[in-house]
Amino acid sequence: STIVLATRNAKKVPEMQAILAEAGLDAEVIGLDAYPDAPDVPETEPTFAGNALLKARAIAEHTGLPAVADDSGLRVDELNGMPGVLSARWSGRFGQQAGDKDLANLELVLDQLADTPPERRGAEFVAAAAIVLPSGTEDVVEGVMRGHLIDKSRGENGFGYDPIFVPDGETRTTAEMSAAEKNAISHRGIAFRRLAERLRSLL
Ligand code: ITT
Repeated sequence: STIVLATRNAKKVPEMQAILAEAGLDAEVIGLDAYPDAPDVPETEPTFAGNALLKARAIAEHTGLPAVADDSGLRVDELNGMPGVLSARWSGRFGQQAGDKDLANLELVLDQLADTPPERRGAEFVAAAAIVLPSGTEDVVEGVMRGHLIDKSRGENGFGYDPIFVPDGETRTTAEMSAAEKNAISHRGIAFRRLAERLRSLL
């Protein structure tokens, strides 16, 4: 069987493919490349789970295939859980026009935490993973990775806020880890391994 990944984030695709492959799922997992007319789904829900379901529903309907979506973000303790579901659009909220959106978002968070000491720099990555079948069957699960934010970027791997995020029990940022090391502990790894379990009985 074939599953389509309902994401436009090219950095998420290999992470999702690797996690699902490692979970031993017997399905071909494809990106949206084959569907240039797939709708761009506005993320209008206040929760990760709600937005993941919106994206998966729209792509299942468009393709007629089981669709899997990720909605994720960074919750910063000192910012009362922001940027949260706004993580991909955080700098835009403050009217900043950015060439590299990921970099602008990261730099804004660093600015917002400029006066925050190390012991108050706790944060967590959250991912919701949703599956929607053409039949209408739906499921959504979540994963969380706790850690803290450093004050200067380190590492070239991953994407988004990875260069400033150090998971609990680690000294490296997730941008200093290999893809496999990150997936083993990440919010997306946890969520998609859970989803793979559910998919085994659904597909
Ligand atoms: P799609 O909606 O098309 O999947 P997107 O990038 O807009 O792509 P989200 O709305 O889920 O996806 O936003 C996720 C943002 O949260 C992402 O752009 C990063 O800024 C951040 N983020 C999520 N997971 C991350 C990770 O593993 N490492 C670093 N940053 C991450």
